This record gives sequence, structure tokens and C-alpha cells, in this order.
Amino acid sequence: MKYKHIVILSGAGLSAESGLRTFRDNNGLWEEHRVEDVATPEAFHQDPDLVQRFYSERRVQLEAVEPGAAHRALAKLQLAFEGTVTLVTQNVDDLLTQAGATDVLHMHGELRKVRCLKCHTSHRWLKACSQETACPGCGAAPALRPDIVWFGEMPKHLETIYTALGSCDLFVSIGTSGHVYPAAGFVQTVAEAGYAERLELNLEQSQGSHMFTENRFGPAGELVPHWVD
Ligand code: BJW
Repeated sequence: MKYKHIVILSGAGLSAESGLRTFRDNNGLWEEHRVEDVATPEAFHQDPDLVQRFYSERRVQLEAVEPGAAHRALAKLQLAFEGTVTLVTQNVDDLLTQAGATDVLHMHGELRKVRCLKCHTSHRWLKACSQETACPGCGAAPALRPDIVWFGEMPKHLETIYTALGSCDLFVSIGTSGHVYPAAGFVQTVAEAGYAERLELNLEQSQGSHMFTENRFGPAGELVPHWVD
């Protein structure tokens, strides 16, 4: 490839063929809940048990799925590419890592992590973790919440991500609808910097499709390996 630095942003479409549902299909219902009812600090404050149960169920689902051809292709690219590949994902699953990718920037957090409400440190989620479990760092209890970025909260790694967006020569967006900011604005940030190519790989048109220099439509499991090869 002719590029020196590729930034790849992925969304739920990357993991759809592994069996994890995307957010904005199924009439906006996500595992029978409206995403706004379970993915906000207010929802957690009002009904922590519902939110904890919701994330526990999704951790169970994670046990049953495997990386697909698209995850494997991205891991292979990261390993073989002579320049830099920055992998940014909005997904809270760990399928890219399971496929062999390293240094994945999980901007919306990770299902397999919990965070202390008191000292804000992240810990690996263990089966025994619940809100009542004492925080392994500071001992506070009840203290643990899913280490997920909910609406109204600041996404993670933004400084690293914006630095990468400002210096890449190719930006690739895979399987994201472009509904949720700040990720939805990354393509515009790259466009305004003025020189990087911008490729969208998605099942169908997204909110930001017109801002890319090239769009390819189809399933990630076909498009991504084809692009990487
Ligand atoms: C396939 C496929 C296949 C299917 N192959 N493709 C008004 C204007 C602008 C912003 C705001 C606003 N009001 C509020 C905001 C801010 C808000 C926001 O954006 N809201 C919008 C809904 C309007 N954003 C936030 O609050 C964020 N924080 C924030 O803004 O902080 C302040 C800030 C200030 C300054 C700078 C920076 C920040 C936090 C957002 C947190 C998002 N959290 C969630 C849920 C938690 C994770 C979890 O529990 O799992 O993250 S929401 C949900 O949406 C999830 C996802 O990561 C995220 C994005 O969804 P994604 O991945 O795009 O999935 P879908 O389902 O939408 O799309 C799937 C796509 O795949 C589709 O295009 C399909 O076609 C495609 N597809 N199958 C290829 N096989």
C-alpha cells in the first residue's frame, strides 16, 4: 500500500456477522431495550440492577461469539503493514483483540471491564463482579459500574485519536451508521485537514457517506478482507 499511516474506525457492523446485534436496526430496539434507557448515567442511577443485568447478559453473549473474517483481516493488516495502523473502535466487544490485533483504542469502553464509582479506576470484569462487589483498588462498596461510555459521557482516548486523525493519510470507516458523536465527526475532521483519502466500507449508506472520497457497500466479512488483500 502507498500509505504511511492508516486510521480505522469501526462500529457495530464489524461484529454483526459474528452474531452481535447492531444498535439501530430492529426498530431502534436493542436487545428489547431502547439504547437511551440502558446506556445513560441517568438510567444507571434510576435502575442500576436493570443496567447491570443488561450488561451481564451481553457479556454472556460475548462468550458465544468469535471474530469473523473482517476482524482477522484488520489484525493481519496491523501486523503486516510497514507504516502505522491505528485501530479505533466504538465496539465494546473484544473481537479485534481475539483476532490478534494490538493496541485497540476502545473509545466507548469495554464489556469485559468495570470501573470504580469512587476512585474511577478500571478493572477486569470477573464473574463475581456486581455493583455490590468492593472495588479492588480502593475497597469502596457498593462501587462498580460497567466500564462503558454512556451518552453524555466523554469517550476515551480522544487526544490520541485526534492526533492520529490529524496525521493519517488514509481514514477508513467500517460498519458504523454515523449517528453518534464524536465518532461521527471524525471523517469531517480528516476532510478538513485536507489531504487524507477517506474510505467507507459499510452495508449501506450512512449519515456521513457523502464526506468520503470512496464508498464500498456490502458485508464487512467480504469488503474488509478484499480491501486488505
Ligand atoms: C454492517 C453490517 C455488516 C450492519 N457489514 N456493515 C446532538 C448533536 C450532536 C451530538 C449530540 C447531540 N445530542 C447529544 C449528542 C452527543 C451524543 C450523541 O452523539 N448523540 C446522538 C444520538 C445524537 N454523544 C455522546 O454523548 C458521546 N459523548 C460526548 O459527546 O461527549 C461530549 C464530547 C464533547 C466534545 C468532544 C467529545 C465529546 C458518548 C457516546 C456514547 C455512545 N454509547 C453507545 C452505547 C454504549 C456502548 C454499549 O453499551 O455497547 O455506543 S450508543 C451506541 O452507538 C454504541 C455504539 O458504539 C454507538 C455507535 O453505533 P454504531 O457502531 O454506528 O452502530 P449502528 O447500529 O448505529 O450502525 C451499524 C452500522 O453497521 C450501520 O450503518 C449498518 O448499515 C452497518 N452494518 N451490518 C458492514 N454485516
